[in-house]
Amino acid sequence: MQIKEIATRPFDDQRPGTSGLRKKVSVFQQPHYLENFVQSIFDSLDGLSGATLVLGGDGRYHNRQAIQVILRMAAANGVGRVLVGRDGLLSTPAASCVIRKHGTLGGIILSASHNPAGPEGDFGIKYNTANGGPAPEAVTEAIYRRSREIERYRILETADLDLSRDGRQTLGEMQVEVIDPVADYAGLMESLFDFEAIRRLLAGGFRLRFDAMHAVTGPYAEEILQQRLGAPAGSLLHATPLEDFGGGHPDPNLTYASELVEIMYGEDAPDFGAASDGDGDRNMILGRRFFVTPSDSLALLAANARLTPGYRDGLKGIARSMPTSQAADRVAEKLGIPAYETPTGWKFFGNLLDAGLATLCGEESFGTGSDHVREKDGLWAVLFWLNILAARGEPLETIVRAHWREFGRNYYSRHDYEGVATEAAQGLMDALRKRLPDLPGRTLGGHRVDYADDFSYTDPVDGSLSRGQGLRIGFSDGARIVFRLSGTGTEGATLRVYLERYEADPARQDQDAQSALAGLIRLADELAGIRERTGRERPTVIT
Ligand code: VG1
Ligand code: CO
Repeated sequence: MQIKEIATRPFDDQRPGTSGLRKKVSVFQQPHYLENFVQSIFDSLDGLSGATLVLGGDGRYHNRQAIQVILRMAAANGVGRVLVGRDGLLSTPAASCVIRKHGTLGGIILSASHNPAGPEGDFGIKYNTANGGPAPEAVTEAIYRRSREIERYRILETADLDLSRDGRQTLGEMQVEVIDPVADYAGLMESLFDFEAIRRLLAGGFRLRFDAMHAVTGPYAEEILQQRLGAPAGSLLHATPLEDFGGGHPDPNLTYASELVEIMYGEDAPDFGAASDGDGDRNMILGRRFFVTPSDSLALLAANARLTPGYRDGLKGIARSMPTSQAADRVAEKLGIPAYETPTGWKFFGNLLDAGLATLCGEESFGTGSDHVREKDGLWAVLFWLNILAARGEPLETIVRAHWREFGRNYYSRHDYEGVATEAAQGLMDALRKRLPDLPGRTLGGHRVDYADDFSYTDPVDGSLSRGQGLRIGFSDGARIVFRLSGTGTEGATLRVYLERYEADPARQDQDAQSALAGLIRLADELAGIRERTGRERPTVIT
């Protein structure tokens, strides 16, 4: 086996976005493309020589080839040991769990999350640090800078390894340990939640459906929900991971998880429905004919956390991304704990969790998590909900409505305009940004503007400043409109418009969210000229 130094030239498009480097598969298939980025990661890390790394991905198309390349490059770059999920699989939260449990230097996760997969689909790669979380901006920027000047990468010349059986093998001087992708993670879940109570709930006839959307959570759900908790066969949908996710769009929302939604809104609907995304970090929660918004889910988990063994002693704080509804803030206030508002993307929660300032975190984009790992965690949220349902013995809808009566309801929706021309989207944001200073104090659509700004965030732990994180218009009655451009798309630009309105009166909490927000939806269009500038009459996806 020989280490080869391959001459290469930089690509100029390797700046990581909200969650790593995401591109079309065809981009990653260009000669040297993946290799350049991986070498840039290795060149940016301190202490790589002899260190242990974790490696795995969501199983999408190109995962297998990429894993082999990364292993050969790791061996050629002096890595001591790599823990790799069997068949190259590791969900994002499981990778975070393994990094933490085994105290590794970090890990490489191959995923484009909820983006479609297959030869025409997307691929992605990201680096997580020793705390198990996505690399902070300082690290991703260093990787990007390195990718701009790279001239050569190192790779071992050797045949592919067999990753289908657990156990140790060597690659040059490096050890490769194939691990069960589920075991460490399932053990962690069992330490946080009352599996005995959930088992009793399921044995008592409570019915659930979990949709793995042909993505990575299938094996996790089989082991945890079926083997350990006794959910009957037939509780899982699409539980076999497929390289193209069955041609679907593994984004757990009302649009893309339509089969599950039909079941949950149909005749004889089960008590509880849930779905996860491509890499297992997102979750959607449904009751019988009832949808829980991710923002509400965060607030409810926080309010009920003490019912679970893992959070029995209460929470240190709650963090939410800026566009996430303010429902969780009201819970934090009542609990007398701090609430944090961070930019979009899980990497911003890492410092708060590491410093013990926050215990629960959440995003409106179907992401919820805690200090048990440093990623959002789909199945964790499902188990958290099941534990609460088992402890309270009430239907999910009853629990949510009681929460609204106590805290008020934050009507919430996100409107996405996907695949908009990049210039049109930028133009819209630039024009709106200019208007913001004139808005405070004015009354628009019956709401008085309290503040209007381009969100920037100073990390309370390391003082780092992140600017340009979304345009927000906050009203004095608690309503908000937020505009942002996506940092995960791979085609054109995606404009996200986030709408929120607070309703304290229980008699007015039963409206459909789109009707309750109709005034703000109109106002958003008036302020930003969405239809005119994008040429779109309506959003591509409403969640
Ligand atoms: C989206 C979501 C964001 C999430 C990110 C990664 O980012 O809005 O909340 O953290 O995806 O999620 P953007 O920049 O497209 O809005 V995942 O499940 O890819 O790891
Ligand atoms: Co994801």
